[in-house]
Amino acid sequence: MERILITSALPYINGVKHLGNLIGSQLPSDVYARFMRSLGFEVMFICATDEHGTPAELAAISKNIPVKDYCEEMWSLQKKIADDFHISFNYFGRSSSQQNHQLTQHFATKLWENSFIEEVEEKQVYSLADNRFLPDRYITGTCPACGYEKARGDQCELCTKQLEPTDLINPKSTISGSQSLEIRTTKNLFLKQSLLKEKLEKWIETKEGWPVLTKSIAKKWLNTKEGLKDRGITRDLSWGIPVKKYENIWPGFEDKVFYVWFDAPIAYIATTKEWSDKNKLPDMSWKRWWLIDEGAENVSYVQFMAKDNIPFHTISFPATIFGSGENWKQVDFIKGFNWLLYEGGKFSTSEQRGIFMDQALDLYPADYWRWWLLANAPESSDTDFTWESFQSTINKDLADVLGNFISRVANFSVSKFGNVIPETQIYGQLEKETIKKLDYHYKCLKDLMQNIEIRKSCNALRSIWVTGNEYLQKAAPWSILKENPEKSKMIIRFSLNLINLYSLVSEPFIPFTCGKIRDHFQFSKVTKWPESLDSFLNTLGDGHKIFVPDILFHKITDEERIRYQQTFSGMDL
Ligand code: B3M
Ligand code: ZN
Repeated sequence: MERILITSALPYINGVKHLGNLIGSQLPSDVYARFMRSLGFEVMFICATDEHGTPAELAAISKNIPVKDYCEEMWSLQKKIADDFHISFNYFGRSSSQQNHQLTQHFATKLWENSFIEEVEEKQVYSLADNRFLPDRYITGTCPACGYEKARGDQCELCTKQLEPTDLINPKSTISGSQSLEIRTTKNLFLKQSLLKEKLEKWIETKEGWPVLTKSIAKKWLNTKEGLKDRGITRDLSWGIPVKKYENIWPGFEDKVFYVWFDAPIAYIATTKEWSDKNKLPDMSWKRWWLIDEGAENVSYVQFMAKDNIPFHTISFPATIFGSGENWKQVDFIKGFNWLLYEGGKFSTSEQRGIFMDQALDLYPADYWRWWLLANAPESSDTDFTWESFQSTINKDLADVLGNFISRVANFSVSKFGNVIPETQIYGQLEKETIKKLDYHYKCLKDLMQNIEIRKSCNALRSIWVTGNEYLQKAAPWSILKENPEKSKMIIRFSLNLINLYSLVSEPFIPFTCGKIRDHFQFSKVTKWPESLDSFLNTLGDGHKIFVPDILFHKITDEERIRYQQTFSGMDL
């Protein structure tokens, strides 16, 4: 596969996301995109804001602005924050784009033509005060099973009992608090995904390489009746994609829109078209990524998401594509993530508990957060962010190991040999042994990244940094400078080449710092990773200018740590 298509789960439009959302999809997908580009693959890295559904409407109501304006404003903010975290999307679009309107309606039309859509009458709660139907999550009341007074219309969070809104005692609207609710009949379009159970099962069986987390969730939903229940794909809401077929309103669905989870995955495709249209490219530019017959058979498609999104990506979206009867590209690999906890508990927007992406950037550079999150990515289990762990990881890995090596080598080189790389003899035994060790860790890093093993990749990268430090400690150019200046020069020349290597292979993880290093030392703009390190560790030619860089990583002090532990605890101290 010489082309790699990568999508990151679309962040809901409402609110700035927290660090858990960042490590749950955008950040690991960025590392993979950067890595695959470094190997020379053509990469299309797509994401967008997920703008429909009740949360967007309610957030706009709370800000007292039209939902369209709210989404515009929040898209800009989320785009800026992603840029500030150096997330290298090829395009960051919007699920409310015209392209997604058109494509969502296209898929609905194809599904209807192929008899995978039916109209179903159902009972729904209508709020007279809010003048609207209420989705289950917007009805609250007392749980009939345990008496919990804040149970929701779909589930009681306390005893986890699955509920229908009509089960609740004294139900009321979460929007207005009104209790004047009534049950009304409404009709919605249902995607008959149950008809595709066998096709989906066979398709999932072909995915040998899927991580255990992904495959187990997919199978769970496939094998329980609940998972393959036909799903409603329209809602009685005003904000969303109008329910149309053949460009015309679906009769009887004038006041309805498509359900947010029906249109959101389609936005992966639509956003690629948005990118193509914005760049005034021919249609082939986006179709070659998504239509098998237009070239997508050579594409490897990888999705990144948090585990709660896996069911929609292994059942409903593939069912939508299969049901369309058209030859769209299906996902090849799904990388799902567990949760990031904060100091032993959950992140909470309402309680402002935990660190949100905008706040994080006010405290420390993006690369600090990138490194800690990636080195502790919640892959096989949930991970807990603690300020102790953050402080010690940053101070050790980045400041003491990586930063310190670079500044010691540059300072010694300039102070003893001037602002040019020392001309020197060929490398000795210790350098050859070090290259062998580095080659081993480098090969591990490439293999682990090809398998999207994020934490283990960070361990391999850290081993590369540590190997350099061990070498410098052992070679000790300062101790032999007097009696063997030529050997001292050779050690420094080798070490300056190591800085070139570090700033190349660390780029997917800490891109901003690596860019700074490569600019400062004027390393080559060619950033394709070498096959082997032998020749690479000799690329800096005679006369290469050397200057001492600014401190790359300032350590996190105990005073800062204690202050931030309090600031973000979510409790009124
Ligand atoms: N907006 C993310 C979430 O559940 C959801 C992902 C859509 S990806 C098509 O927070
Ligand atoms: Zn209960």
